[in-house]
Amino acid sequence: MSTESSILLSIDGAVERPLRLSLADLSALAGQVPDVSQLVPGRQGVGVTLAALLSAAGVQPTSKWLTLHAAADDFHASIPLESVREQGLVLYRLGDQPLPASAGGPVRFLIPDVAACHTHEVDECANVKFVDRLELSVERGFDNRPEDERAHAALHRQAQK
Ligand SMILES: Nc1nc2c(c(=O)[nH]1)N[C@H]1C(S)=C(S)[C@@H](COP(=O)(O)O)O[C@H]1N2
Ligand SMILES: [Mo]
Repeated sequence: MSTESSILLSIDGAVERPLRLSLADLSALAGQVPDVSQLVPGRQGVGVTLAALLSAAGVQPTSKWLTLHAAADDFHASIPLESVREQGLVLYRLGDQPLPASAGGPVRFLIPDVAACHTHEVDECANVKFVDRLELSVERGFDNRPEDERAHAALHRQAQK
């Protein structure tokens, strides 16, 4: 689809058509969300719906899990696909610029209606920043979200550095 160097997001695993998407590819997809603050107060940026990405990739019916990978800081979350299939968003732009790292860019996953950290399988911790790969699978994928308050607090201290 695009030249190697400009790939921001891959979608693979149990899909019909694995995708490797650049900023231009993301902008050209159906399901654009021009202003995420309309949907999620306090969040800014331009995004595309997870539903549009999944439909472009053609999710295999056996897919039950979505794993969000961030190679940049080795952070990964695996969540039941059904819980985010309709509402999940992928942010990739702020105004006419790529989404800055300070906002979790170049690409960030965002669940509009989300549980507080650790209260649920699908929690705020699954709003993966710097996400570079969406992996669909039949079984649960890799997940290294912090498991308790202590690990969570340590992660947030690290993020502030
Ligand atoms: N790549 C990456 N994504 C991440 C994290 C992280 O450490 N690395 N922390 C998670 C956690 S624990 C939380 S609570 C949210 C916080 O995002 P916010 O600061 O935008 O609210 O990001 C999540 N996404
Ligand atoms: Mo979190």
